[in-house]
Amino acid sequence: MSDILLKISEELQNGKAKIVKQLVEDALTEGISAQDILNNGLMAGLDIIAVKFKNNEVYVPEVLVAARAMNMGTSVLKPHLTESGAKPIGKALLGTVRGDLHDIGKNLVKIMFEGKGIEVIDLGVDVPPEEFVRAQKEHNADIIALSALLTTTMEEMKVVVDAFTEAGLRDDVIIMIGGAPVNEGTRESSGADIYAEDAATGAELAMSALGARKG
Ligand code: B1M
Repeated sequence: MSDILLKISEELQNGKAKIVKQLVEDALTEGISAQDILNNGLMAGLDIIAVKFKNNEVYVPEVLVAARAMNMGTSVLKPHLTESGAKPIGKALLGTVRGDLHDIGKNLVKIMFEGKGIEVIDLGVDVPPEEFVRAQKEHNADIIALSALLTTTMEEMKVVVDAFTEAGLRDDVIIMIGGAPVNEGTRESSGADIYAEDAATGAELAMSALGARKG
């Protein structure tokens, strides 16, 4: 692996957001692809933190600063991960479900969707079902995109789907779900339409669903 990618991984683990930002800019200047920087620099560092977190070698504060560095790094990559000039082809409401504060995966979904020309209204983290419904009444989106990272909060997917059914809005939207503990079984039990394993796949599936919907 190149020195600079290793450095990005190390500084991310140290939670040095400004240094990570600078290193990501330098890596781009060196001609390293955004995808390579994301996978082998930023994600590589976060993966190491994830293992240490699981093993109680680091704790929430360290993970929090690493996550901040990750989000800072991906924000620099954003224009390089997206296809420029993509025409708007649909609208998505995006959020991490109630009780869940993880936003790195959600932010990647946003980047990938926008890269395909899907307008994204980002409702943030810890979003209650009624807020998704309220925002849908305001924005009339095509896709409701839900992220969850905890086994406890993945149950919220079904609660959101049910809230849309109760509000009489379920037939008007495509509901997509994703996040580390989520799988095809969660999709079935929640009543969502699409499960996506990663953000790039999510954007591809969103495009296909929008294409099918608009004929
Ligand atoms: Co949390 N945490 N965390 N954490 N955290 C996990 C998820 C955990 C697996 C760590 C572990 O191994 N123990 C564990 C969950 C265990 C479980 O539920 N079974 C855990 C825990 C327990 C907790 C707390 C309860 C810890 C505590 O307080 N004691 C607490 C909960 C807080 C809360 O949410 N209420 C907590 C807190 C935190 C931090 C705040 C410190 C921080 C989040 C900061 C932030 O997001 N800004 C954090 C982090 C960073 C993690 C780990 C280390 C990394 C998560 C991450 O961002 N991954 C995580 C360990 C792990 O995942 N191995 C862990 C990178 C990201 C790109 O992946 O989000 O999965 P991910 O997104 C992927 C796909 O899943 C997919 O696309 C992405 C790839 O392209 N995807 C979608 C995601 N959403 C999608 C939506 C789609 C489509 C695809 O369509 C709509």
